[in-house]
Amino acid sequence: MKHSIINKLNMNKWLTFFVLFSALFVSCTGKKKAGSAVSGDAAQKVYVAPGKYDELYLFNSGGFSGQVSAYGLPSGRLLKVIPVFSQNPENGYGYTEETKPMLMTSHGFIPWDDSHHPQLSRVDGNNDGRWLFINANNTPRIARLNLSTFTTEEIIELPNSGGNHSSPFCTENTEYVVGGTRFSVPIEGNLDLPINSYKQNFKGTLSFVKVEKEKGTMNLAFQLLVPGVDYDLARAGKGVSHGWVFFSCYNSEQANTLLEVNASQHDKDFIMAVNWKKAEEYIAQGKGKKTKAKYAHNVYSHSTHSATSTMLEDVLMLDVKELKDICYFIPCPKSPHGCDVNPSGEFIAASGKLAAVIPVFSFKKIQDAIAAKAFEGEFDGVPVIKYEAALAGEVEKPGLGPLHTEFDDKGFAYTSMFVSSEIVKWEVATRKIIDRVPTYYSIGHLCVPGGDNKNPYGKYVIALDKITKDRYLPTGPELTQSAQLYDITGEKMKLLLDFPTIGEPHYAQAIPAELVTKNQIKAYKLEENKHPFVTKMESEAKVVRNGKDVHVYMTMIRSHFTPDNIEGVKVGDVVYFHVTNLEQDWDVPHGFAIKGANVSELLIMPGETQTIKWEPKEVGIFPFYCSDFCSALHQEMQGYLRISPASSKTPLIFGTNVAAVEKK
Ligand code: RUQ
Ligand code: CUA
Repeated sequence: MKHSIINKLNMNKWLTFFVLFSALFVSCTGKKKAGSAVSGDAAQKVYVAPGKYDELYLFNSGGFSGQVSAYGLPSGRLLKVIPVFSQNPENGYGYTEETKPMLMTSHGFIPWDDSHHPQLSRVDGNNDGRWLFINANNTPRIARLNLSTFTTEEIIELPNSGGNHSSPFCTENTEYVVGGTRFSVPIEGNLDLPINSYKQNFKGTLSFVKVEKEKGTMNLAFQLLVPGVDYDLARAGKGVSHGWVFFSCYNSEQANTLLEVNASQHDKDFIMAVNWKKAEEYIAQGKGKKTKAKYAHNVYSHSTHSATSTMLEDVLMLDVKELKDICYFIPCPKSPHGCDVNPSGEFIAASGKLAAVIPVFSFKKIQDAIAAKAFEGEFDGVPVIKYEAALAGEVEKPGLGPLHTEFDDKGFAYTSMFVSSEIVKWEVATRKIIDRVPTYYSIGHLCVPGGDNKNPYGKYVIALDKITKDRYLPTGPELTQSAQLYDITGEKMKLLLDFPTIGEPHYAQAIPAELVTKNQIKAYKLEENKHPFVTKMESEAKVVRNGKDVHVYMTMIRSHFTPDNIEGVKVGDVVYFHVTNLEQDWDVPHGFAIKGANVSELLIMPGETQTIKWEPKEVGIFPFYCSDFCSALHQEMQGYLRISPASSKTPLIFGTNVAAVEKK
């Protein structure tokens, strides 16, 4: 199935391009001299004096680490790695009984994913500092982090999706976070089909996850069944384009093998414009078809300090082939990645990785084209708007490999160029190029603080680079990835700082610090702790046997555990340490680690209870200790657990410095 405007690019032309592509990749990663482009006052501009706060938070994707990391800007100081989709032995996330449900999916427990696109929540098109969403690319999920605690509070799986890449993107008031499937796959009925039946049988889905206004709770409101291509990235409309969302789509060739070549044939792929308000109406009218699905919804409560995982069984689906006024394709050169909406919401810049121009589409022209039916045909049942009818204009000769665009507060756009390894600044109104600056090296995405808001913060652009050869001390075969900070307050961009990142910086978002700092929670209130195994006072600490299960109700406070001597546990028992941190001051976590545990440590925040499961396999005395330096007598914060043979009659006794440890 081919639509009419798509012409095959002559193979020779393609090969020439490919050679050029490879050559440029080599040249931009090998030759430039490190540090050559820094201006004299750069150090001053990134210097944050000891004891002073940074101006901005930067939330960076962990890529194949599955996490999110928070940095201060302009200093580039790493503040915290927040575990999201991967187990984190550093604090027990995904190892403790309380957090294991966060990593449940329809495929069972999954300890890892690949996280790409952090997205801050927003109200009226501007970030509000409450939540951060991020996608799991591999096993499709969206997570919501709470920025008052810097923890992951919720993860929802997306069914009927092959891979959750174009995700998550927030609508103007965080009504929805939206996710599109990267890989189209067979969705309904018989799924056991030949791979080469892609064109007939493979479909995409776009998921609309409703976000509750106060608490942020997510639920999968509906999905759109869309043509089978690769959905890559997206942005929601705002201002004039509120109610719409725009996806970049590649592989309009519908290739199922060697996509590197086979999905690079057409001169144009697509932007898909989706009228989500219309879809919402159809759902309200009962037009959604209840479709069987299996997906996990995991929620963490800071009241019980525990997560629950619920398996859900159906989803409402709208077929955009049948409901023709939800989706429209717009031809777009060539294998587009970024699809970015300017602050007013009128312009959509699409970055085709193999394109020679950056097309800028006009929302108004798209609306006029739809009204006038200025279509050139259909692709898989979806109308295709004529390119010229939607186009505001093109940015000409921007560079090679345009990837992603963000906007500042002064009417300028910044596009990353992967192949020519640079940032190009252009004026949105005229599409004239104003400036270009090299990146070191091979920039993927970029981030202007608030760069997808109605009112961008501006001031900086952050390059998120894939390659750092010669920029940092070598570390064996694998080198760090890196971000670079540029000043954009003047006409010319100025490089200020390089800083290494934890994990691959696919994308990042930055926000003025005060929007986040004002909501910080400093300790969980002990009196509000509703954990079923909480111990609120040392006098309530106990050890309870229930058959083979032994539950230790333990407390921790500077600088001891209660109980710290436990006897009467036997080989073959299953021990649950439910440990409550009684501290109520800011930043006084305690750790709990016991020799031979097959799980991680616990790192417990003030007022919190967490549990690890430990199965003694041999007789002996097992020390446990606090792993976080908490006081002058931190090293004294330790205890012993005696393990007796399975047949032993040792009574269960426990205590800290009391007669209880003597034989009763
Ligand atoms: S992405 S650069 Cu563009 Cu998900 Cu990685
Ligand atoms: Cu508690 Cu160290």
